Amino acid sequence: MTESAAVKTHCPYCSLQCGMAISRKGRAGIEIGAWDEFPVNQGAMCRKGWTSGELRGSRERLTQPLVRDCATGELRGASWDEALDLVAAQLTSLQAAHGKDAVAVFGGGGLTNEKSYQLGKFARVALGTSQIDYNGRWCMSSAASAGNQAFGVDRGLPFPLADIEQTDVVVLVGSNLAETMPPAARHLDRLRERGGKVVVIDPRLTSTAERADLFLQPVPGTDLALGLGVLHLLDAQGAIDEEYVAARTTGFDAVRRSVASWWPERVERTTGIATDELRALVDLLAEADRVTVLTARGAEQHAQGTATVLAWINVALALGMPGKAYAGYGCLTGQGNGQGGREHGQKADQLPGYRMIDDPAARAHVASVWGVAPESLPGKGKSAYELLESLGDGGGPKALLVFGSNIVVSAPHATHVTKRLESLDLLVVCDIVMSETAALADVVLPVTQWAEESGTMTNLEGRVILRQRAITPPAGVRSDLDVIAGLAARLDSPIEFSVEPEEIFAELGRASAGGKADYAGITYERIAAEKGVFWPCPTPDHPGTPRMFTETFATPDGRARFLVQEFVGAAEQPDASYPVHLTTGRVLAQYQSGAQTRRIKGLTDEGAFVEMHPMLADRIGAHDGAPVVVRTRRGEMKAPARVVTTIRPDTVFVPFHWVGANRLTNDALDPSSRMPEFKVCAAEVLV
Ligand SMILES: Nc1nc2c(c(=O)[nH]1)N[C@H]1C(S)=C(S)[C@@H](COP(=O)(O)OP(=O)(O)OC[C@H]3O[C@@H](n4cnc5c(=O)[nH]c(N)nc54)[C@H](O)[C@@H]3O)O[C@H]1N2
Ligand SMILES: Nc1nc2c(c(=O)[nH]1)N[C@H]1C(S)=C(S)[C@@H](COP(=O)(O)OP(=O)(O)OC[C@H]3O[C@@H](n4cnc5c(=O)[nH]c(N)nc54)[C@H](O)[C@@H]3O)O[C@H]1N2
Ligand code: SF4
Ligand SMILES: [Mo]
Repeated sequence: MTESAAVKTHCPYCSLQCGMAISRKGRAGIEIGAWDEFPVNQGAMCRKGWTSGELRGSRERLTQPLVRDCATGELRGASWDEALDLVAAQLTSLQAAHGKDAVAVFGGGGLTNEKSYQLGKFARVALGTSQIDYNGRWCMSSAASAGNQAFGVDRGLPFPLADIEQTDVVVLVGSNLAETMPPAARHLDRLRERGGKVVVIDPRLTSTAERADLFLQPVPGTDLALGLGVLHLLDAQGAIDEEYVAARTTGFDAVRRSVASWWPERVERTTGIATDELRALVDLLAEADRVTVLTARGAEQHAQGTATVLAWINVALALGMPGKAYAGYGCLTGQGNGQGGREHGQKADQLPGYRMIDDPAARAHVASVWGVAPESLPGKGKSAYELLESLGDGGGPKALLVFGSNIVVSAPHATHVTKRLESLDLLVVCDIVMSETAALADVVLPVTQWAEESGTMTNLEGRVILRQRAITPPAGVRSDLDVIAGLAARLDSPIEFSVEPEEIFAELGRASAGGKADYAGITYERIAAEKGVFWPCPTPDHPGTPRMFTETFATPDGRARFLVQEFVGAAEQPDASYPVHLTTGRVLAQYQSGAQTRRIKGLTDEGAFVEMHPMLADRIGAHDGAPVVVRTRRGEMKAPARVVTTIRPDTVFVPFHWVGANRLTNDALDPSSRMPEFKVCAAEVLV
């Protein structure tokens, strides 16, 4: 097959959205090749990307709608009409009996922009429910909340990722990017070749930390105190960029006073970071011209996640970095469309263009694009965990439609959430495989996967890219867009729902016009021609915005805000019964709940494990490879111990790609982002 026959598209998984070229091979096969010219990954991919074609034609794919038989309690095959008629009839009768909010919708940050947009519109117009939220709430919502508060806008990275090669010091707070976005690790290598420094802050010495010039290993849940301590010392050393602070920010005096008591010994007691390591970090920062602070889930998935991010934004602002070339603050968003998924209205409090649903002007604008009356739009709904927690016998919605999330594995305090799902009158799951959540459903709808349909995604840099259709879908499956349109028609929606991605994207552009995430000037042609366009891009002749904040911030007065943060600490602290910290996260070969990657033979499916230090293993009599039990106040799991010297002795780590980790995790929520505290709780480990 010639190179020209290959279709340029993007990976199904993470927020890097690596470009790839798919060509046909043999009669029915496909080959995944490199797309060298795509700037973000330049032909490099991790093994998840290279093997992503395997689910195609796999026996694991769902290809027929399934409905639960009342008599046998088993799922049985059904036609699309039967399944959609049944769902629509039940939704109508539940809403007639209990009101519009009796039906809830749960979306995902892996859905295309077009799907996220249609899903938000479907909930507000076809269903008339306020109850919609999505799994992004569990991902980067704390950084989003912090970005909005400090900069007036939330674009994960306000600069292209490759900019970090040109900085002087990059500080990674809770990111393991060498495993979670492997091609991005070369930016760290190139930075170091240039003589720049990499700082990694993580309770585990990860493969990312192996690339660090300075590695700090804090107690989980203490990055906030560390940020306060860094600012204290920067101030004591006279390293504050007073000119920048005066010209471009507000609120520094109060923040300066608030960190006065965070002297190094107090930071050491709280975080476990020795004072000389803290001073080494502060010296690096004080001497550098350009500093880039990046946070990821390690810093953010906490009951004080927003405060933690704000404390590190304060550090970046005090050094005068945000808006300066090759410097600043950014959040490394995670899911394929983690950025776009939070902009187009699948979030409980939002309308497209990153508009707020309780803003009358936003309602009027979006309602006019949709052709409905502004007062017909419902108000703000509940956040993801609060929504799931309220389902069924929790007193909230009686039906839930899930698009693109495997809640049973990925929600915190998952046993409790699963019970709520089981108490629903109707659970509908659209998926490509029989996920653990689909297995509980009353109706399962088989949908197309990634390159089987076209759509746009917005990567971690705010670059809107086109994921072109490159593969023929199996017979029997339909796009989520068809499911939405089919249900809307059966629900007598006052407006029609298109199934054409490009047409939906044009409407999304109009709906976003004038909003913070303005896509109005972006088209499929432009994306293809320019290899992605960065929002905001308000008009067809606007070049897009790779770098934000160079002149001004998106706040009303154009200045970034310093905001005072108080350290409270993890919601659950170790005690005599639960003496260690439990943290959770990812491994290279698996993606998220594992629904897709556990079904791919080319990827290692090692099963869950409990990573612990030899000192802890000795104390409890555990051996490498032998099973241990981890217990928290919410549940327990059993898995083999993995004894390593790279983790703090007071901490254990469990990956969440297999059922188990989330039986343990705490559902304490951040007050502003409503992010659950996935990254720390108190646990007991026994043999
Ligand atoms: N292989 C793989 N890649 C992925 C994904 C995947 O599932 N698998 N998922 C994608 C998605 S959606 C996301 S959100 C990103 C996540 O990307 P990352 O944030 O890089 O991944 P995590 O493993 O969740 O957490 C990062 C690190 O935080 C550390 N950590 C734990 N607690 C703390 C703490 O209190 N403080 C600090 N400083 N660090 C802590 C963990 O030890 C871990 O090494 O990855 C994306 N890429
Ligand atoms: N303990 C612990 N828990 C965590 C985390 C952690 O670090 N620790 N991280 C959290 C984070 S950051 C995230 S992002 C969540 C992710 O957790 P989930 O929301 O469960 O994410 P996925 O496993 O990606 O689930 C996506 C589902 O959608 C299906 N799917 C794929 N493409 C499509 C499509 O186009 N349409 C439809 N309808 N379905 C599709 C997949 O097969 C899969 O079943 O987990 C969170 N949970
Ligand atoms: S780094 Fe992310 S986008 Fe790139 S191949 Fe791996 S999973 Fe896919
Ligand atoms: Mo995520």
